[in-house]
Amino acid sequence: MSTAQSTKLLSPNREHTRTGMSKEALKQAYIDNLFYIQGRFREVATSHDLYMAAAYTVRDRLLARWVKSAQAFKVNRARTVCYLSAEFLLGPHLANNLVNLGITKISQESAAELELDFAMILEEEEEPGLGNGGLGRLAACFMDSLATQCIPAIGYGIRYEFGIFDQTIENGWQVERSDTWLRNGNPWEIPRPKICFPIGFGGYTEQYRHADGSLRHRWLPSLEINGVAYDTPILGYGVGNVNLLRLWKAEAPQSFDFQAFNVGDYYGAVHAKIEAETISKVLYPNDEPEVGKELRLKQQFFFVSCSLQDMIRLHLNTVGSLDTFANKFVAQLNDTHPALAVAELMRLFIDEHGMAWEQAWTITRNTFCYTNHTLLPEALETWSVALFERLLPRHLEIIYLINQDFLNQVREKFPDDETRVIRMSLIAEGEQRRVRMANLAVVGSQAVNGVAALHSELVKTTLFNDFYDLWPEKFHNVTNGVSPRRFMVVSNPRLADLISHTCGHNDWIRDLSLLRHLEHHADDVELQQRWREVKIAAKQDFANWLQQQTGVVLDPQAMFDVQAKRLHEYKRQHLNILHIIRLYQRIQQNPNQEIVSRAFIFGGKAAPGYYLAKLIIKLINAVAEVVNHDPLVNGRIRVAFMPDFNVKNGQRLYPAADLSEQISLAGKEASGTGNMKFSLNGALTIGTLDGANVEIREEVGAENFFLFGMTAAEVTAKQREGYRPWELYHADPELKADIDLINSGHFSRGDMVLFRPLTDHLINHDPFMVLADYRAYLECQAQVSTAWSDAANWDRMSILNVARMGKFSSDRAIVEYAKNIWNVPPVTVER
Ligand code: Z57
Repeated sequence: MSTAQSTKLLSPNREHTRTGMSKEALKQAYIDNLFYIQGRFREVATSHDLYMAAAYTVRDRLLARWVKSAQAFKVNRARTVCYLSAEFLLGPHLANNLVNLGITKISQESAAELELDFAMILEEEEEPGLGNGGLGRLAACFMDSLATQCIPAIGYGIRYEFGIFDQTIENGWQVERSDTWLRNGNPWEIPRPKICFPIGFGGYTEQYRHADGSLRHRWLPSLEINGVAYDTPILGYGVGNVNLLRLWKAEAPQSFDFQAFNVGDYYGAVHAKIEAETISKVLYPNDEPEVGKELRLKQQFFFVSCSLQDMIRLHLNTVGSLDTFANKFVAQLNDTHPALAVAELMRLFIDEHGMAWEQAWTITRNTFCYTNHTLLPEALETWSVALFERLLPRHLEIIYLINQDFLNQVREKFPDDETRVIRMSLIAEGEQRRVRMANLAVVGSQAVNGVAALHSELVKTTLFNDFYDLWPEKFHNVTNGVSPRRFMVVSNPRLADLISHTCGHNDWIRDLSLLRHLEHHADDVELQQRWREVKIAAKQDFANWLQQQTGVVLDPQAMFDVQAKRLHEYKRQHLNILHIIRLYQRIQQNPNQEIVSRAFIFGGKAAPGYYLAKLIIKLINAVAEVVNHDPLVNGRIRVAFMPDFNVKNGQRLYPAADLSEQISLAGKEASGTGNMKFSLNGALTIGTLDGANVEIREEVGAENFFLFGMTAAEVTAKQREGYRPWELYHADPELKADIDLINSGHFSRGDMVLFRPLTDHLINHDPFMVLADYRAYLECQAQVSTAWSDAANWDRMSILNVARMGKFSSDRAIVEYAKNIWNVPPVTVER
């Protein structure tokens, strides 16, 4: 851009450069921001400067709507949803906000006129990876849909300085690198240093006589730190509503300095400061809890207490009495990570605000709802009573009191059933007594829900069966959903355009059930053709990116067979590998056979301490190394592990998939949401009857879904009768040959022990029944290959599949929560 042009843009005539949506206003604002915020002119700006100028230009437009929303909610005294979550896996903001503002196209044009590389600017954003996987991403999709459905909401969580680690692959192994997402600043957040609450830890409790004459309890913590608010605006799609994501950062209070001054221990005081700030330093990188980690309990209490104190402050600001707290707020507990909120709200009401126990308990129960996300026993959080007592002595007292009342209620309804009482207690007795966070969450909530129909049934009949006997009306299902904005419009603009063109409108973006219209065109040869071109183009984009990342070359004509999700044994990435090894051996035995070309693509992070999951990554890469270079294979099958599967890279991948692998052992995957993202982008699913797969199959039709494997009931039956995987290993020669080939060192340069921990575990234990489903999986994959060979029919199935996936929008899920669980009406903010 010439200097003359920038001078013109800097002229005083700039209408609404902070809020204007015209091309001129956007261009002017961009140049202003580059100049006044980054301190740069075009010729010397780095790509990061160019990104920041774009981000601030968009942010200004969000803030205008945000202030208006805040005013509207205040005037209306709007009932507000508080979504309490230890994780928000947001993904990049810029492209999503452009879509929600409706200015993607005009921004592209503005960029072109300013001679800026639009795609490069979007690439520049470092995503906030403040979550591990499905649970954190669900919270982010829900924030998008809450705003889009005009429901006043605050997301409360932790502003981790380091989010989920960056994954690289070295010599086939996962290597973790710390995620320094804040390194270059974060234009999307606004620090609120004045919104700051003290958070106590440790110390003791005592009774005292309050000024009003009553006998009260108080907690005298031995340590107090501060939680400071950082706010991010969350705009809905095509609406004026902006909600608030408020994340807490831990800071040492000023008093730490005075202590140093008094005792002359300057170094000690600085150390104490650092210690205090570790609370919000880093996200725990497991998709299930790490037992007994004190810092994790501190994180949970930290963000819960900050959030509840904030809610009380907001309520007292407008109403002046806490009696109506549960009318103003409903708080959703995203898993048990924030379940301490039940005890903390009781403490705040009783100890800090002098409320009577009975009233406090009624309001508390009316405030909370709890979502369960797993049935895996190892993923159910408990904390040792000893740790609890040391860190949160007053909360332990309160939990004991809640438990007393609760267990009396159980005894009343089920007399002479002490084993039931023991099962339901908030405290697990035994060598080491432990607090059961899930039981606390159920007892302290008015509603409990699972995340898919099958999962919610199992919650009622297995995990919380005793609670279901006591309170059947408390239990609900809300099947998960994903945001059509991020996972269709932002990530797959070609497909979005084709859908809009075919439907004659783009209303489907806010009402995904309208995708049904595509059904009428599934047999239209011209649409099939264009559908295919869109898919091939996405595959080519992905292949280019992958080649640049890994050197692996993929042929966009091959079937892209994809499994991308956290590495976990229950998700059975190793079942997928056994299929690849089987194809490989068939080629070795009969090199000239006709086979369908497939590119197997894996992505996903393993928890750093999960040895077997890391070994599975190594195995994938080891098989890739051999298969990709085998002259007999000759490129007909390719295996690739895409490094660092996160939201940003997921957005590249979903549009490129032909086949989506959803092959968890039935009864183990609560819902899954990747299954929805792939399917909405036209991939067909090969899957078990697990989680939301069941409902996806129901919606798209059994004839458009590749089903295999045991049902959850069959899994339970088999476990009951005694599962003996070694018998399967010896009975099936192909299965044996596949496992033996791994053990022969064929994929590990002769190393015959490298993968033994994995293969021995499969043969002798196989807790997720890989061997039991192996044969059915191979047969189902053969059907997939047959179906692929009829390209037109595959396209037709793909179109039907998308047409019938409307249910899996997070908008639908949020509307169900709002109506059936939260009882919260929308408040529309003018645009
Ligand atoms: C997590 O990502 C999920 C469950 C958990 O208990 C934890 Br901890 C983390 C996942 C489930 O595994 C998925 O099946 C589900 O789709 C997702 O949560 C969202 O509900």
